[in-house]
Amino acid sequence: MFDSLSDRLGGVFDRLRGRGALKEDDVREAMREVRVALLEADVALPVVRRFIDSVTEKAVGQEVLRSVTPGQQVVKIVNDELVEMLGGQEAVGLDLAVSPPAVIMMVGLQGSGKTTTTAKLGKLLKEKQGKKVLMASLDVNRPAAQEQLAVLGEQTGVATLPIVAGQMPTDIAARALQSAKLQAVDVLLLDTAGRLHVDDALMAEMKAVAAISTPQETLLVVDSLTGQDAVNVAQSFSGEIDLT
Ligand SMILES: Nc1nc2c(ncn2[C@@H]2O[C@H](COP(=O)(O)OP(=O)(O)O)[C@@H](O)[C@H]2O)c(=O)[nH]1
Ligand SMILES: [Mg+2]
Repeated sequence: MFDSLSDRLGGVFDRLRGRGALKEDDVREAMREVRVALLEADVALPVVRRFIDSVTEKAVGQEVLRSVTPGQQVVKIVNDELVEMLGGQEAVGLDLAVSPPAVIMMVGLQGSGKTTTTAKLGKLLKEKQGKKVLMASLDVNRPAAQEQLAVLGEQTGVATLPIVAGQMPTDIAARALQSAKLQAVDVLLLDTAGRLHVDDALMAEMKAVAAISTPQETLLVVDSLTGQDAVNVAQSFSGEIDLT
């Protein structure tokens, strides 16, 4: 999605930069193209509107249009605004400053990438931050889900909680927590069972796991291809649980 968006925007930017003088109409024309590019990239309409309004207001100012390089300046304004829209300086790291083990609970729909992200995060925390990490799969719904995490653990060199067949998710969480304490683990990653859609039984299970493990971070994993629907998923989850 971001690839085709940057191609489209790149084209608009090149045309803007390629021109000497710019009139207000030229800027508005370029903004129409940016608008279409954003909408085609599945950016929500209210977000696009706000973005275009804000950029246009800044870009049609006399100091921009009369400057020596108006095209460059308009491109910079769009750029800065894009960075701002995508989170800007607000991006925050994980807060793991609690007495160990810091628990990170991964939640999300089935197939959204929870297990894969758990392993990636485990590897990152271990290798880049020198943390002692333990990963545990609480997914007793999907066949071989626990084995999947065990395999990823072997591939990444991150420890996983031994599998005990037939155990319930809350029991696995309790066992993981105990094991993490005994082994002086810094970060415990809990990979929860997926949901096909937001479903009561699984939500209840997720809350029960949270109650037992008091996660420091609860991370929602969404598939980047779902586009705007990710907002709906995030809203349904955050209505049930305190996402961080
Ligand atoms: N292309 C791509 N595939 C991914 C990514 N993360 C996970 N997957 C694949 O998506 C599928 C579901 O991932 P999984 O981690 O099992 O999802 P879970 O059901 O939420 O635990 C698997 O086939 C993964 O290999 C990613 O970042 N990019
Ligand atoms: Mg999984």
